[in-house]
Amino acid sequence: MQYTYIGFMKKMIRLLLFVFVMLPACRNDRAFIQADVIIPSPQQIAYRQMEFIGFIHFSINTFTGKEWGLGDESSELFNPTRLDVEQWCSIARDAGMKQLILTAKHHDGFCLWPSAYTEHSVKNSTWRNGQGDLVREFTDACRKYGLKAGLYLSPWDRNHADYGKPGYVGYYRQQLRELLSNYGKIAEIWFDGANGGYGYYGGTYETRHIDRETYYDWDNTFELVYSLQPDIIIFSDAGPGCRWIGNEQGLAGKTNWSTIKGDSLTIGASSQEYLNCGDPEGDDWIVGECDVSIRPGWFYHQEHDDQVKTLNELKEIYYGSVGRNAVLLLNIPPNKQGLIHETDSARLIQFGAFIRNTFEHNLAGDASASSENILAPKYHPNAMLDQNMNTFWAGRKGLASSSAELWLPDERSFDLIMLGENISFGQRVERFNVEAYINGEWSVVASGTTIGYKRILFTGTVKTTRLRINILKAKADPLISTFGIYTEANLNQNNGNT
Ligand code: FUL
Repeated sequence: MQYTYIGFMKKMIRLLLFVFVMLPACRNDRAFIQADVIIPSPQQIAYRQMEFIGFIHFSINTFTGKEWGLGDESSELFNPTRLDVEQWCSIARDAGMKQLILTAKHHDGFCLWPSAYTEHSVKNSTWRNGQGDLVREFTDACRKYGLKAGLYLSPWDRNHADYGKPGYVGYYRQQLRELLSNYGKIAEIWFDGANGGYGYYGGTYETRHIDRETYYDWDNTFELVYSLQPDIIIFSDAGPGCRWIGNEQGLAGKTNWSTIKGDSLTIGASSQEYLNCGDPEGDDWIVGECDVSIRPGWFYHQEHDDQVKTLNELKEIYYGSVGRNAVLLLNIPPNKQGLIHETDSARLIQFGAFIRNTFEHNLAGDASASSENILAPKYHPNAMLDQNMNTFWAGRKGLASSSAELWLPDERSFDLIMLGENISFGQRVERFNVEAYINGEWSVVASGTTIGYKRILFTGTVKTTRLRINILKAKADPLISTFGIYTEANLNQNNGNT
């Protein structure tokens, strides 16, 4: 009798362990996928995780001093005398960029590769007696330095005689075919929204306008792009891979959804405010990309050598882009020699060191987290403290409060808070705050609307032993993968331009 009772109890304990510990632990994360929550593609997740990428504006404008060439510039003008693409790549890599995008063709129509479809290219330049192919050198160097390679092919072409007529679209697609077939894997293609206006257009010197909705027949162009490069991220005002953030200052909205209504967007004619903030009701995942130049212009101009952005300016851009759920695309234009100017390269390396030194170590990494709302041991709030998006805190459905507390082993001082959601299951948080226990009471030290993949908030100096994150409103159960505190690195270097 005694034996049977003990045996029964053991079985019961095993059963309870199985139901309450083993089963939830084995829960497949995919169960978090919900029909009404839009999720990114694996390519878009990988894209978002790059965080910081670079733009290279380099073309005929570098030699004429213009920002927008008219299209009548002689190809011979292109002649970088000390071109070193590996210099661009090594600086970009050392600064922490994961990808570079080159202006294969800007609005003036000059091609940095020997296109078979135009004479307006490097093949008629002085550079390497017309034998060079800068797209080839660029893509090769990117791969050598562990960077992904992207290309910008301006839809507007102020050189081409057929621009504005149906024939040009075929020409544009042939160029896309060349770029996306002959240079290995291309990670991103950039479709600029600037379209139509005055130009050379084969010698006619006139103003040509296009219908932004219909002229390029973008759907078929996108189909062509995907058929040649299935994993590519397509950038434009309307995505579909990533979207323009609506300004060229590198700043995303404080509220920034990665979702948006893609069908309502027109390349070159969308509401900049809408692009800046995204749309919680959006049915397409099109993450924001913040493009900005380290100099006043996109192309190199010697007279701007003393106007390279300061570290403080770059820091603000970083917090306003990566820190607001977007990717930062920072332009570093090479000079006439074909090199990145020493001021730009020094600033970029300094900026990279600032990011690394500030964020490499979560000062709450050894805290113990707790919450009344934990779905299963696997989703314990301690999972927020590592740097891994795939480990995250999840609560039980239906519990009103989603708060978690961090107990630090000793008093810590910080001035930045970093939060993140596991975006594999969509972007969910609509409102949150973070409190710190200071002088015997809880005080709100940061608050906001969206979080997304990464949200960084500046708090001013806070000293505490306890912190609390409160998710106040969410579209679906919040899945928080990051909760970190940091102190801005003091690089103790000259922050100005002189
Ligand atoms: C704009 C262009 O007009 C600029 O010249 C530059 O290329 C920038 C990145 O996009 O729309």
